[in-house]
Amino acid sequence: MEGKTYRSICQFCHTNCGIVVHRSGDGSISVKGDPGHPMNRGRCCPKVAAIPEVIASEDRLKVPMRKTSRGFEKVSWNQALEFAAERLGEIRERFGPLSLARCGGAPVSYQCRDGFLEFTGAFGSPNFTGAANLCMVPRMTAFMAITGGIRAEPDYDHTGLVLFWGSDPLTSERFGSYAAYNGLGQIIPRLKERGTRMISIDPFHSRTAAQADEWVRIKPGGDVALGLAMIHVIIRESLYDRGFVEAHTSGFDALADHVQAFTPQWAEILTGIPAKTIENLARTYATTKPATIYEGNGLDMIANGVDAVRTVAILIGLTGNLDVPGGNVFMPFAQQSSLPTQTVSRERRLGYEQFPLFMEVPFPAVKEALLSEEEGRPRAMIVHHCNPALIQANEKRTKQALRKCDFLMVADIFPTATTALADLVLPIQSDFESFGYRAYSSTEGGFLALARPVVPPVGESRSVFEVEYALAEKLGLHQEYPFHDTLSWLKHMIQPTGISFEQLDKEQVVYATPPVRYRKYQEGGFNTPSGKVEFYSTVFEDKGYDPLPVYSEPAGEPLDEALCYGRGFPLLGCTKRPAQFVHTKFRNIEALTKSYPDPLVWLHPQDASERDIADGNDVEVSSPRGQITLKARLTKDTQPGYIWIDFGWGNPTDGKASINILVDDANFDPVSGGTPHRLFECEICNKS
Ligand SMILES: Nc1nc2c(c(=O)[nH]1)N[C@H]1C(S)=C(S)[C@@H](COP(=O)(O)OP(=O)(O)OC[C@H]3O[C@@H](n4cnc5c(=O)[nH]c(N)nc54)[C@H](O)[C@@H]3O)O[C@H]1N2
Ligand SMILES: Nc1nc2c(c(=O)[nH]1)N[C@H]1C(S)=C(S)[C@@H](COP(=O)(O)OP(=O)(O)OC[C@H]3O[C@@H](n4cnc5c(=O)[nH]c(N)nc54)[C@H](O)[C@@H]3O)O[C@H]1N2
Ligand code: SF4
Ligand SMILES: [Mo]
Repeated sequence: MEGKTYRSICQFCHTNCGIVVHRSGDGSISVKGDPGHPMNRGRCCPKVAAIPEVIASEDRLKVPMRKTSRGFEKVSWNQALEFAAERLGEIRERFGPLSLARCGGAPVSYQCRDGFLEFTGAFGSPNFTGAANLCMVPRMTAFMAITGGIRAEPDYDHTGLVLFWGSDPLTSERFGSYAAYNGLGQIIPRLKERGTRMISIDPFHSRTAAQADEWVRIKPGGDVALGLAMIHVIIRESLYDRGFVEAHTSGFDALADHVQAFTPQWAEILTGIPAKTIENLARTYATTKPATIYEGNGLDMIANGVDAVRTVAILIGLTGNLDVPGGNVFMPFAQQSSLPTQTVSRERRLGYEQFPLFMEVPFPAVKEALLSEEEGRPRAMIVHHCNPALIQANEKRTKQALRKCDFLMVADIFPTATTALADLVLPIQSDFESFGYRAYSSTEGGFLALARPVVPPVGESRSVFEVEYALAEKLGLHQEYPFHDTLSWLKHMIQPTGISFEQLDKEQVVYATPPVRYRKYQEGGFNTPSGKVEFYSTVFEDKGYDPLPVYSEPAGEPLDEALCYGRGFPLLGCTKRPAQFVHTKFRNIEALTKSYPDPLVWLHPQDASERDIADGNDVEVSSPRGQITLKARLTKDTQPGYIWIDFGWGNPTDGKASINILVDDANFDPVSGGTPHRLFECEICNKS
């Protein structure tokens, strides 16, 4: 066989770097960065070393499998689809279409974003759930209400100051929602070269904090208090952008009244940051022109995260840093088709009354409905490209809830903690075996890039879009389907961009919009009910929430030291993600595990010495929810009292400790259902 080279994109994480994949005559694969892709300009992260092994791994799901009393048994595709159609048909007949939920993971690929969406819509269900309560969507909800856009991205190349707030892009490779990085790993060096000031607001001395000019160490979940106190200082000292505030915002007077009590002294205890530092931070942000904030996932997995992001959005508006060069900018982005095409009113979805502002059903609403025996609970769930058993808080209860489904169908490429619970497991082609695409935003314009099949499908694995169409056909739900396989899906999705598949195939990267235009609000205002930036949010008020952000306990209930100590859990636990992996994926891939074989718990030497723990010891971490065993790593990057636990292990293919066994699910953010994975009580003891 002759060798072949393909330009494609990596879909291990949302950054979706351009890659060049070479398949040699003997079938071996090598991967490097694509110099022609604006995102990474030839660079890529070490995780691409896993690609050949992910494709060839013996662990890959190769055939459909049905759970029987004897365990999982191989079935043909036709048997699998017949079985699924029969179960889903019965459930629809008996409990109605709302009894189906579709559970999707972080949309690292558009195949992941879209798989089974059309099917669920055609079935008649608006119940879309997944990882959204923990990632990005809490931030989007806050931004949308206040600024009318889901996210104003940092305009790194023109700014004078960056606040990295709850984000660690040097580890996550995530500098913005989709913003073009113009060379992966080059943003910080370019900011340094230009002398741009960088401040990191983080409880942990992260890789980004270590590169910043200043590290503001905050207590986990103290961000609402910090935001409110910064707004207080900026208004008190008249440091806001008067022209922008008068012309383009609403609710300033109500905001000014509201924050009067929230002085830096008030915030000092809640944030652990000295009042003087808060004052200086507010002054620096308000007076450095222009300035930008990159707020990250550090603000999502906490019970007061949405209000923290509301304060961030207000700060951006108050200082006039919205949609201006060097500020936070609504970047150009290609308009695509939306799915499902057959929609059911979102008001009919599960949990709407409790979470009316959230864009989908927060997973806790599904979980509690399942566990409570509610009449209107989901009876069937289709999990696609997601691992809910491992990623959601309180693993034991999550698994109990998943087991309560009358029919659980899971589509994945590997066996996982979730496939283990399924009635039917479907092997799906990986991103390297099928076409795909991505839309990116950038200052130069919104563009598309193509993902290509570089090897034939593994085993009997199939395209998710073929599978869902075949299932729809069996249930007679296919009449309105706009696609029937991967290519027809792709063509349907990119149709509004005006770019054809043929052009994308030929050119690989194609711009769909003109370059960025700033201050678009001067023409059409902002996309909020009043057309202004709404400090006082009528969107929140309409749905019965406080129109202004308020401080509430980050873990739902107060976790003060005396209380936790009294309960036998004197430490606070937080979550950490190793740069070597993405989420729960690929702990079975040696190219990645050889440099990071075990999940670690990171603790301060003082906490370690009080417990006789040395670096590398096996330790047991316990919380009121359960206990796990990990290896200890001593570090002064944290402070005494706070330990950090690696996330992502716990699949049957690795058999190691899963942090979410420890995390409580009793409390969550009232807007997003975000659970406090970033703050829970625990204790640690030596097992060595
Ligand atoms: N404690 C703690 N919990 C967390 C986090 C944390 O940091 N700490 N992070 C949270 C965040 S931000 C997120 S986004 C979520 C992530 O939540 P998920 O998105 O559910 O996590 P993944 O591990 O990426 O799960 C994706 C699944 O898709 C499978 N897969 C990979 N490629 C393909 C494919 O081509 N097709 C199909 N069908 N499947 C595929 C993988 O094998 C894997 O099982 O976890 C959240 N949970
Ligand atoms: N290697 C790798 N890259 C990834 C992923 C991965 O799993 N592995 N996941 C991808 C996904 S789905 C996401 S969502 C992004 C996330 O990428 P980022 O948005 O950069 O978020 P994190 O990497 O979670 O970093 C969050 C930072 O917030 C800090 N933090 C924790 N709690 C708090 C708090 O209460 N307040 C403040 N101010 N800071 C806090 C943490 O210490 C951490 O340094 O990364 C993506 N990239
Ligand atoms: S940062 Fe790494 S894992 Fe993410 S898309 Fe780029 S090369 Fe792939
Ligand atoms: Mo995420």
